Amino acid sequence: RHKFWETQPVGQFKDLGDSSLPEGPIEPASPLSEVKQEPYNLPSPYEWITCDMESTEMCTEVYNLLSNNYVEDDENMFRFNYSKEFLHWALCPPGHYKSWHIGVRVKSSKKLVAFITGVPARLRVRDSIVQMAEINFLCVHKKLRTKRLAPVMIKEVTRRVHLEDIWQAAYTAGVVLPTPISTCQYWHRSLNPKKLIDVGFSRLGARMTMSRTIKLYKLPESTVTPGFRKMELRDVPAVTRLLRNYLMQFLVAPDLDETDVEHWLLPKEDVVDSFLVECPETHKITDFCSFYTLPSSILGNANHSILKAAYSYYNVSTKTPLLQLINDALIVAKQKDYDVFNALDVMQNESFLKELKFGPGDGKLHYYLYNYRLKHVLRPSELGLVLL
Ligand code: NHW
Ligand code: EN5
Repeated sequence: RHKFWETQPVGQFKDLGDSSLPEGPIEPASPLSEVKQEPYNLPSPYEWITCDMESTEMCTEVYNLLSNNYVEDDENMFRFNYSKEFLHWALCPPGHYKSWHIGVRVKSSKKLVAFITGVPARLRVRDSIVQMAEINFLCVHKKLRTKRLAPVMIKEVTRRVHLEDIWQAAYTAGVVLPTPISTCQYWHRSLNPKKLIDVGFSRLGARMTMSRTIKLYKLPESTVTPGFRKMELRDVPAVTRLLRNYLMQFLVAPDLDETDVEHWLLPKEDVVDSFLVECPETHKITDFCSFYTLPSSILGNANHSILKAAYSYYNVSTKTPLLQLINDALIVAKQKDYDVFNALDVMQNESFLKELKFGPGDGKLHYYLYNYRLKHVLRPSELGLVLL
């Protein structure tokens, strides 16, 4: 059934019930001298390249590949359209390795036809801090699909991660592979219901008119929480403490230091937005919320070509109720002209989804670890990790 994945150190379907298997690495780290020194072989028309994602030209080439060939929904109505600035941000965090940004070109034409990336991350799994790679942006050009190129790309990124003495990875996918550590549900909160309905992203509910639907999703003009403001550079130490303390409660979560928080959470226009609540009396930072910007191309609609979507990222509430905090995030997203606000049922998100009028989507997101076994499948609320 899974000719490639059966050969890899990942949880296998046949072992799913077996809690006698220990939790932790599936196979031990090897001496670096035993890591293959040469790249895997590609079919002869193609060659490997290392992509310099600090270069705007390279970001443009990758952007063009992904905007035409990356993830679509199950009815091929929408395709993720990560911006160049987003790709630069996602792929160049503190300590990133250029060698983990891997392209495949056609030798003769130099055309970029496939891509896969890793970025380093420390993840905590229960009580263990594990150095990992987060793998993302696996893409093979539509015309080169089902030729078993993906397994070669996965083996090559694995080899390059091993060369840095890192032996575990985390990734998410919309497809079921051996075997999810957790399966999450996408939820969507309409901000611009008329456009969402016009483009087929959502449907007019039964016994609903357009004007009743618009009224249903109306939001206040401005945020309601006193002391709610955009995060600034000077907030990095306080936000890091708040977030580290909050993420302790989850079974799998990133282990973020101040340099990570500065990179991943300091606002970057049209890439990541972060807000916090500073107590007007004590100036203490008590709450935090964030979202990232990932538009989708609308395939084949005469009137609209882009769906502007915000994705819930990391949120922390210690004083402001989470529901009110996220309601303020919805208000700013509406002010900034987003069409939809998306969230997964991870962390404590269940507590606000229904009340804030999110509805379940038709997409699921499966979370995976490479070379790390868990005894049990996790509930989404036990996950403290959001991948881009
Ligand atoms: S998930 C998004 C993945 N990208 C897309 O869906 C874009 C559109 N699709 C494509 O470009 C986020 C192609 O369909 C792709 C497959 C390239 C997906 N993950 O070449 P073949 C990520 O980027 C397996 C993993 O013939 P193809 C996460 C499939 O099960 N495996 O297929 C990426 C089969 O293996 P099997 C996937 O359609 C995580 C084999 O590929 C997969 O032309 C990567 C078929 O290959 C997926 N999303 O190309 C793993 N989709 O055993 C990282 C299919 O079943 C692991 N497959 O026969 C960790 C590595 C680092 C370790 C470090 C210690
Ligand atoms: C790696 N980082 O299927 C990510 N999206 O629900 C890769 N559906 O947008 C993995 N099909 O339900 C990505 N509207 C896996 C996800 C791939 C993209 C995907 C789903 C998630 C999605 C929309 C549009 C469906 C169009 C037809 C959807 C319903 C919204 C409605 C709003 C009002 C309240 C009820 C729900």
